[in-house]
Amino acid sequence: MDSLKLSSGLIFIHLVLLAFVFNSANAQLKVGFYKDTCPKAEAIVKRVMDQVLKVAPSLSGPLLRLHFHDCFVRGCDASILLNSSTGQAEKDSPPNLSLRGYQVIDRVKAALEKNCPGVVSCADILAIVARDVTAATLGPSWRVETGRRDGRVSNFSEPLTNLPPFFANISQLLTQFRSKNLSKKDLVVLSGAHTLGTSHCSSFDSRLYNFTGKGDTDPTLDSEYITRLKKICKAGDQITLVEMDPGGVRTFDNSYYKLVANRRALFQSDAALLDNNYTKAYVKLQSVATDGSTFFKDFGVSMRKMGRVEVLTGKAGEIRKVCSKVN
Ligand code: HEM
Ligand SMILES: *[C@@H]1O[C@H](CO)[C@@H](O)[C@H](O)[C@H]1NC(C)=O
Ligand SMILES: *[C@@H]1O[C@H](CO)[C@@H](O)[C@H](O)[C@H]1NC(C)=O
Ligand SMILES: *[C@@H]1O[C@H](CO)[C@@H](O)[C@H](O)[C@H]1NC(C)=O
Ligand SMILES: *[C@@H]1O[C@H](CO)[C@@H](O)[C@H](O)[C@H]1NC(C)=O
Ligand SMILES: *[C@@H]1O[C@H](CO)[C@@H](O)[C@H](O)[C@H]1NC(C)=O
Ligand SMILES: *[C@@H]1O[C@H](CO)[C@@H](O)[C@H](O)[C@H]1NC(C)=O
Ligand SMILES: CC(=O)N[C@H]1CO[C@H](CO)[C@@H](O)[C@@H]1O
Repeated sequence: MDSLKLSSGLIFIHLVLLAFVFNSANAQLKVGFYKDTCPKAEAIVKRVMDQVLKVAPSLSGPLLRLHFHDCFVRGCDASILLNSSTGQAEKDSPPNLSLRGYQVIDRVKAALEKNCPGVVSCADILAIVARDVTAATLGPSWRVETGRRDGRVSNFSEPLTNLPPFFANISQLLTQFRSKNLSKKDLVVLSGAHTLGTSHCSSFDSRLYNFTGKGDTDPTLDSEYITRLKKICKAGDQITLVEMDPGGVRTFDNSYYKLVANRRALFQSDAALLDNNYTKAYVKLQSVATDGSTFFKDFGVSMRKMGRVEVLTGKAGEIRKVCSKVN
């Protein structure tokens, strides 16, 4: 009995040591990275975010989306924030349609620079802000990992190959998530972010007007919903914004899964979640959940995982002074 306890204790110590060795070899992210160098970092971000969301609550969706677009292209390195004088940056690329909230990040960064100059990376700001907007919209919160460094490269063509398009089918979605070390669970969980925010008609209007090029509609989209959407989006409309979760665009909850299950989600990529048994089962489960608690817990786990994609740590990259340009 005692020797069994002892040996399992030893195994435990070995595992802890192994984990430690792996950690230091990769200089990984950790919760509270700025504990000594900028102890108020997260509090400062939250203070600015509270001010911003009070006057502009519709920025919560866009700000959450920024972190996703950052992480999927060259990892979470704030490359999405870099400006190009010749229009050749990541942010100029078509998949960034409607990305906004850049000024909010600049404002957060300015507040941080005032308190601890040159310490907090823009990539970490995006991760903390994503967590804060989720919590502020009554969604989950999580202990966000920090320690990312900022990249120096932004490339116009990379978003096109790294971000799944709105017309992606399930195999393409799974492949693109897998290429970021994200699982089918991460895919279906993170897609739940579409409970927040709006979309341009142009991201789904082929489903209403010309699905296969024969003037037809998408049979996987609820026909009553198609009628309703056609009233909002005329063919070729490039401007109008549509609430993805009607009436709840500013509340983070599990209603996205009800929409997908009822064939009322806007994108083909949302509908595609019903084409895989695992993702479909998750959608069904969450669509009837009376509270968001398992989805909420899952969302925090998957966001932290997404926040680790190809990060720069240690001495790699830099800490930008201004988020839209390299030092
Ligand atoms: C699974 C693949 C995904 C696809 C194909 C996709 C596609 C899109 C598209 C087409 C829009 C609308 C853009 C527009 O027309 O204005 C959108 C909006 C949005 N996406 Fe996704 N997305 C995906 C995953 C994610 C993930 C992982 C997150 C965050 C964790 C996310 C968060 C958002 C948010 C919050 C909005 C609303 C933005 C706003 O209000 O301006 N999406 N997405
Ligand atoms: C970068 O571009 C944004 C618009 O995309 C603009 O608001 C901002 O002022 C620019 N920043 C710099 C430092 O030029
Ligand atoms: C951008 O990325 C593409 C594809 O990875 C590459 O072929 C191209 O050379 C890059 N452009 C620049 C300016 O680095
Ligand atoms: C999914 O999309 C990919 C990429 O466009 C395509 O090659 C593949 O044939 C599609 N798969 C299905 C099952 O439609
Ligand atoms: C995925 O994980 C493998 C093995 O740990 C690693 O080599 C690779 O760089 C990771 N890819 C991404 C995109 O994080
Ligand atoms: C529908 O798509 C087809 C093929 O892309 C195109 O030739 C046709 O003009 C489109 N019809 C409309 C009404 O946009
Ligand atoms: C998915 O479920 C259906 C019906 O339950 C079954 O016929 C099919 O074989 C399953 N597909 C996979 C890939 O497991
Ligand atoms: C905010 C932003 O920079 N959006 C750009 C995204 O890509 C489109 C299409 O290339 C540009 O026109 C936008 O300026």
